[in-house]
Amino acid sequence: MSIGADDGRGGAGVVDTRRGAFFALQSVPVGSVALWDGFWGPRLKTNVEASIPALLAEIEEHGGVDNFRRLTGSKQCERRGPLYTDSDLYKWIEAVGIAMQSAPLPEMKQALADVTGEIAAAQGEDGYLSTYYVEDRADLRFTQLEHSHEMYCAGHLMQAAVAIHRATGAKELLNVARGFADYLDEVFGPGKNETTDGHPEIELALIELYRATGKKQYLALAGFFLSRPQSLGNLPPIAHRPELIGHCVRSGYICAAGADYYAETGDDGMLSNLSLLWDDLVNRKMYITGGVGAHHLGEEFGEAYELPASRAYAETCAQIAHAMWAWRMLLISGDAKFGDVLERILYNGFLSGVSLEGTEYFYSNPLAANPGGATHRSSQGKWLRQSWWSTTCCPPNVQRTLASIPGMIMTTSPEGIQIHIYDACWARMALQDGTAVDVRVETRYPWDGEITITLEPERESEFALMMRIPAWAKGATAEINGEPEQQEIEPGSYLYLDRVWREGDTVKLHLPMAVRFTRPHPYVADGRGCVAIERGPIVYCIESTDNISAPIADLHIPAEKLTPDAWVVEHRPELLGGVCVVRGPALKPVPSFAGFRLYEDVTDSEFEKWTETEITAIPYYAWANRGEGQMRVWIPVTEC
Ligand code: FUB
Ligand code: ZN
Repeated sequence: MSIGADDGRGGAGVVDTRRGAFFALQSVPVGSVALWDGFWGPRLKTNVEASIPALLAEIEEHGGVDNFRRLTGSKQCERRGPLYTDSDLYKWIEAVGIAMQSAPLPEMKQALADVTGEIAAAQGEDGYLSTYYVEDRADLRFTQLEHSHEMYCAGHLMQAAVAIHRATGAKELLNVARGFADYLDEVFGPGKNETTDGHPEIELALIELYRATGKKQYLALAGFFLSRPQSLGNLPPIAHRPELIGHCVRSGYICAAGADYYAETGDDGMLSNLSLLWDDLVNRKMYITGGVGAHHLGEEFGEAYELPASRAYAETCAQIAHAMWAWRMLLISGDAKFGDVLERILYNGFLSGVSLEGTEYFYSNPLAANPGGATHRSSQGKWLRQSWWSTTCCPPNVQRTLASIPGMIMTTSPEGIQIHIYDACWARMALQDGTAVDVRVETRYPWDGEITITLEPERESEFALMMRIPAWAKGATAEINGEPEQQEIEPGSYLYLDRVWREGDTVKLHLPMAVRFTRPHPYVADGRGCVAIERGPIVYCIESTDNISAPIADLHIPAEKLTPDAWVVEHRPELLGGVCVVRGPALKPVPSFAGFRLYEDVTDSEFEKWTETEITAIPYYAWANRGEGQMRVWIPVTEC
C-alpha cells in the first residue's frame, strides 16, 4: 500500500515513520503484534473491556459530549467542564482508534459514530471547532492563547482523527481535522498571527496529520510553531531551551514534537538540543519510577535533583509525554538508552496511574504516601485513584498509551528486526525486501528473565535480530538453537544476531533478575541514606498492608543486607493481579519513631534500639489498590 493512500490502513505504526528520512527504525502497525496472556495483554483487554466504556460514561455524565450536542442543537443544556474538556473526548476517540488497530471492536462502533457525528456537526464553516470559544465568547477566539488550549484541543482532535483513519479508513473525522488544520494554516504563520498555544500538542498532531495526508503545509506549520517561544511563560523554543523548565506535560509534548520534526527534516540544531535536554531529564530531573515533575504548583520541573517523594507531582500525563519523547528518540537513533527509559516509565510511573480494575486513575504519582499526615493535602487530598478528575486529562491518555503498546514492542530497519519490550506475543514483521517473518515471544517477563523467541521467516533469509539488553541486565546470556552465543553481551545495547534465519530457529535470552538496591544522587534530599528496591524493570515500594510490624516510616534496611542473597523473591499469582513480591530483612526502632520529639539536643537523645523484622515489597505500580495506606519507595539504610 502506498504512503498517504486514501485508505489509512497502510501500515503506519504508533508514529508513522515511513516518510521521515531521519528515522533509524520503522515503527510497525499496532495490529501486527498480538499480545497474549503475558504482562500487557490482560491490561489491554481490561483497557478495551472496562476502561474505555467506563470513561465514555464518565465523559457523558460530566457533559463532555453534551457540550458538542448543544452546539449542534441536538440537546439544550449548559456547557460544562474546564475550557479544555473537548480534548478529553478527542483523546478517548484516539484510544478507541488505536485499540481498533488491534481488533475491530464492533461494540464501540455506534458510540464512536454518534460522537463523531456530533463533533463534525459542531465544526464552524471556517473549520474552527471549540465548545468553549463560541457564542458570547466567540470574539475571544485566539486572543487568550496563553491559556485558551484552543490549539491543544485541535491537536488532540487531529490525533484522534488519524488514529480512527488508520484503524478503519473512515474519513469523517479526518476531514474535520483537516478543516481545522487548514484554518490554522490560514490564520497562523510568518507575517500572520505569530503567537502559539500556551500548551504544546498541536505540533505533534500537525506532523502526524502531515504523515497521514502528505500535506506539507502541516509540517511547515508545525515547524513554525516549534520556532516560536511558548506563549505560557515565554519559554524559548525547544531547539534553544537550555534546560527542562516549566510545565512538564507541555515540555514532554514539545520535546516529542521536536523529535518528530527532526525525523522529517533533519534539523540538526533541534536534535542536538533535544540530546542536551534528555541528559537533563535522566541525570537530574526524572524520578526512579520514570515520574516527571517535582512541583504541584505550576505542574513544573524542579531544580536539578529536586525530587520530593510524598510531594511529587509526577502527573500520569507527564510520564506519558516523556514516554512519547523516548519512543521517538529511540526511533530516530536506535539507541537502547531510550528504550530503557521507555521501559522504566511504562512499568512504573505510567502504570501506577491506573488501578488494576482499569477504572480509576491517579493524577499525581508520589513516591511516598502518608495518609492522614501533614502531606495529605499536597496530592490534592487523594491517596487513592479516582474514576473522574475535574481535569481528566490522565484517564484517556492512559487508555491511548495502553492501546499503543503493541506498536512499541518491535520495530524493523534495513538491517532486520528489533525487539524493545519483552512480552508474550506473536508478531508479523516485514523485512525490507518484503519477506514476512513471524516472531513468537514466550516469556513471563517482567517476573522472569527467560525469553524465548522463535522466528518463522517465510523463506530462509539473512537479517539481524536485535534484542534490547537493559542497562540493569548485567551478565545476560543467550543461546541460538541451543548453542550458547559467544559474543559478549553489553547491558544498555542491542544484542545483534546477524545470520541466515530459518523457520523454527529459536533464540533464548536470559536476563538476570537479581534484586537490586539503587541509591539516588546524594542531592536528592528525600532519598539521602536510602535505597530503592528494583528487580528487572520493576521498581518496588513498601506499603502498610504488607508491613504491619511498624509504621512504614520506621522501617530500615540494615546496610549489611544490601545483597540479593539476603532477599527472597516470591511469585504470588493471587496478589494484585499476579506479582512477584520481594521479602527481606529490616530493622525497626523500639520504641517507634512516632513518639520522638520534633527536635532535641543530640546529647539528650536516647539511643534508639533496633529490633529485627522483615519487609515485603510490592511493585510500585500496584500500590493503593487495597485501600489507603502508607507507602514509600526510598527506604532508609541503617549501619548498625
Ligand atoms: O492543561 C491541560 C492538561 O491539564 C495538562 O496537560 C495537564 O497537566 C493538566 O494541567
Ligand atoms: Zn493528566
